[in-house]
Amino acid sequence: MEFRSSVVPTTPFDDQKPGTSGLRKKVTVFQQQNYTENFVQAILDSLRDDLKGSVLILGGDGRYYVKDAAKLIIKMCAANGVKRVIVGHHGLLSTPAVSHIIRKRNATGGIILTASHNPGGPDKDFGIKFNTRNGGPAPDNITTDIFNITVSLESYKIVHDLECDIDAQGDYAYSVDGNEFTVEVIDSVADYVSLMKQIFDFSSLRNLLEGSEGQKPFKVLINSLNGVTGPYVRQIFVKELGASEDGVVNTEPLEDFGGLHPDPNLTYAAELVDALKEGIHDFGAAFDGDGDRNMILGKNAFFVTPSDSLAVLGAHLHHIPYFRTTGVKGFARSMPTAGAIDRVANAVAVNFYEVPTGWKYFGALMDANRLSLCGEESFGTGSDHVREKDGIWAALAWLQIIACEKKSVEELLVSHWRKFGRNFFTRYDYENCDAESCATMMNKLEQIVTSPVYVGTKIIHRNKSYVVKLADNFCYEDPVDGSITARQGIRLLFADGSRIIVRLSGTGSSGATVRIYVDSYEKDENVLLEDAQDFYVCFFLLACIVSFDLLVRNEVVEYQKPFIQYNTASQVVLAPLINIALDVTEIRVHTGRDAPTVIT
Ligand code: VG1
Ligand code: CO
Repeated sequence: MEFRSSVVPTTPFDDQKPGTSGLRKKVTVFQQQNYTENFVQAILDSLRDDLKGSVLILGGDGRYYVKDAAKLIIKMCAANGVKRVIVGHHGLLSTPAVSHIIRKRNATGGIILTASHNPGGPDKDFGIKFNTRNGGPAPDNITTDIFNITVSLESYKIVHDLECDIDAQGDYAYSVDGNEFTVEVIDSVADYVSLMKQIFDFSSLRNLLEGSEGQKPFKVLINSLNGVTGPYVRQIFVKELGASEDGVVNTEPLEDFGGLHPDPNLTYAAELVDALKEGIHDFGAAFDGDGDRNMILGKNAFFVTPSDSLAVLGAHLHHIPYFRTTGVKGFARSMPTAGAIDRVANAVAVNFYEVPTGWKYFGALMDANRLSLCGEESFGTGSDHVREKDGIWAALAWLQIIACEKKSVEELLVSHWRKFGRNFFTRYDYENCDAESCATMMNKLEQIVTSPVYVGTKIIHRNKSYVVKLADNFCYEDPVDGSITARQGIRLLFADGSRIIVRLSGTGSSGATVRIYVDSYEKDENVLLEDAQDFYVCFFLLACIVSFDLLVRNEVVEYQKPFIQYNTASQVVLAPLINIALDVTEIRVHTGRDAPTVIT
């Protein structure tokens, strides 16, 4: 059957600027007439000369509106001269799987339908990410191009009556305006699973999980939070590695994630934390909606901070077959991520890079063969096997190291801290604040910290004092192409190596989210093993510190509430710096909030 494309007049929207990772808005915003169409047309136009005859990978995390958007994108690709769309069965593909398939199929790029770790459902969030030929998120020059196209767009192209059944695998060929157009509906998990089998030694992982040579089975609990990783997790952990059926939970991708917030941290993956606390499982992992984030827990819910996870992986990469072949070229972390990996890079003498928040900055370093392993404090870990962070990869990497070292998660961490020292880290998020007041706060803070007299200032909190060594708004020069990315977050670096970072999130769907990151390094053995202290002692100490502050400041005592659930050792060790951060930013004045929304 012959199809004809139509050109539909439209008017531009002024709010289609991609953030840290794609465009994220409420579903209702994307459902406005022409809203999704305009943004997709801008993505396609940004391909310029590469558009005609292009091959695009398409998939999403299964949230509400993914299928509608996928079908619409197929109709628009058909009309715009794309040659082939390779789409995941039912529209499902995890973010790392898309990255891999772009590379494997030598595609022009990929469109990922996800708002990642943001909740899903008719009144929740949706998002569209665009990845380029290298498999990674579009770099700043391309997202700027896309945005510039959106603000002057006058029409989009579509084949209204081209319907493709993405619920049935197979090749579908069409003739559009006399040209051939193909849609290939592929198995969502097969390519990714075979990549994992090339990277890891699945037989040793299977021996670990099933138990061999007199060893007890190593019991895992994997929670997909009803995001896209469910089918991948079932295939890998149950079918390939022999985990028991009840070792994997929430593995059905649901449009509203079953009401869960698919963000793998101590708050939103509390179900996993509680299950691990029972002491039955040796290892726990959870992933976000689109499968690029991970949280790792040991027995009794021993929490591995993402910054530590990166460092431990870095110190043991030689256990992973993939790196024995490729060698280890370098390590990198995002600027707000704690500096644990820095010391490992130093010890094993490989390149080290500090880049702005967002995975797009790692890709260029990987393409230039300078980077093998990288991560972010926001539960992102990955390597140059793809150009996205990769949750399942991170869990398998941990298991491979455990299989070789024959140590528990906690033992690995403790021996790491003894060797390298320990970074205490916490992040405070103030979500959905007034955007204008937050912009004012950031400007004011920038003025204060960049004043010429600020360096050398001694900031005292009770008996602890910190001397400012460097303060700026982080500016990154890409060592590969020399491009500059300015104003990536206010940094206060202190003489003892402690850091306070403040930045505004680029992934929220409404209002502004302020993130305050606090990081401090300790070598003192007594402080290192702070986690071993009785939880209640820690909490009591902390409650005293905080409520004393509140009494002095005459503020509501509710402020101490969120502390209970988190990473208690870091909260205790970092209390003076946290208070300094809250003071310098004047966060309460600017946001009107007594407490952060989330603490990690
Ligand atoms: C957040 C994280 C950042 C991460 C980004 C995308 O960005 O802080 O580290 O790369 O989300 O992750 P922001 O701008 O809100 O701080 V995902 O899992 O949404 O692709
Ligand atoms: Co994600």
